[in-house]
Amino acid sequence: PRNSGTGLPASGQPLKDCPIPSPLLVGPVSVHLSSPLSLEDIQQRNPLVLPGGRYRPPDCEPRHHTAIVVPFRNRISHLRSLLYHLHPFLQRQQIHYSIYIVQQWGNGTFNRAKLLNVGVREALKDEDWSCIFLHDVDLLPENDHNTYTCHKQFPTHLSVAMDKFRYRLPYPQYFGGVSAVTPDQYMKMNGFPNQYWGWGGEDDDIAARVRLSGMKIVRPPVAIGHYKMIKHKGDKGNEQNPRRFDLLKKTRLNWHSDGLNSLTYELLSKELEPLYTNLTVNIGEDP
Ligand code: UD2
Ligand code: MN
Repeated sequence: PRNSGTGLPASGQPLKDCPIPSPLLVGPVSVHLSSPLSLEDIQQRNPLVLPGGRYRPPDCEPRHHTAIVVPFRNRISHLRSLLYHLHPFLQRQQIHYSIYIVQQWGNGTFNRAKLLNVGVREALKDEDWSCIFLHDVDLLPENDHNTYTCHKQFPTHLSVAMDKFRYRLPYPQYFGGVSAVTPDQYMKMNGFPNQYWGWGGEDDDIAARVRLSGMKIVRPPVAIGHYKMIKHKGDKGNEQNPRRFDLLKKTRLNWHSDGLNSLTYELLSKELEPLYTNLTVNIGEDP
């Protein structure tokens, strides 16, 4: 009964562009964290989501094509909460989207920014995404007016007001949590650094790249960019990176040579799970 991505409904007539704003938006949403459902339950609540976690609105032609890239290891309960909230949230925004979970293989030190690079590269092999979201697994958006789309010119930082920071931006250059780039913006900044092993610094490096490549960061209003972060402790294998301050001093020298153009990894598997695309990747180890 519905089209499967051809842009043509069963009648053969082209679909009308989705209206702006989406009539399905509800504004602030309450996010409960108590008991996330099983993946099967989430699947049942989202019957129009296709294998790989893909979706396009059934009755209008979407204006936006967004890949959500999530760096991941060993956070399955957070992943369930994210999928439970994000699928209906994105469907209310009437965008064409897909969710990619980029899973670091092995027990080596975690590397968030390198996983994000892998996610961008792999996602762009599937589709000509107009926008790529870089999304922590533990952040849940609390207002669907915060649209998961990109600014034409500049990278966007979405998670401007988190409960963890008492709903304020912690510092002006802050770029952690949830952010977004177009493929062009991503190329312009040579992607993200590959050298940040362990917790911290990589988000500030990415913010510095935005500036060094002649761009700036744009943000939604604080009243709209509300997020809840699921409470957690630091993970084993993602201890604070003691080198982060030294690395950050060298971003200006290194951003041209370290990034998208120096990225190497081995894709171990790609599975189209019912609610997300699972990429398992060997990104090597901290040298
Ligand atoms: C902050 C930033 C985050 C990043 C990090 C430093 C916020 C809201 N977020 O998060 O964007 O800059 O500092 O690296 O300020 N992860 C796993 N498994 C692991 C470790 C990390 O899946 O074992 C992923 C997961 O998506 C997680 C993200 O990496 O949300 C960031 O790690 P975190 O949540 O431990 O760090 P946090 O909350 O201090
Ligand atoms: Mn976190």
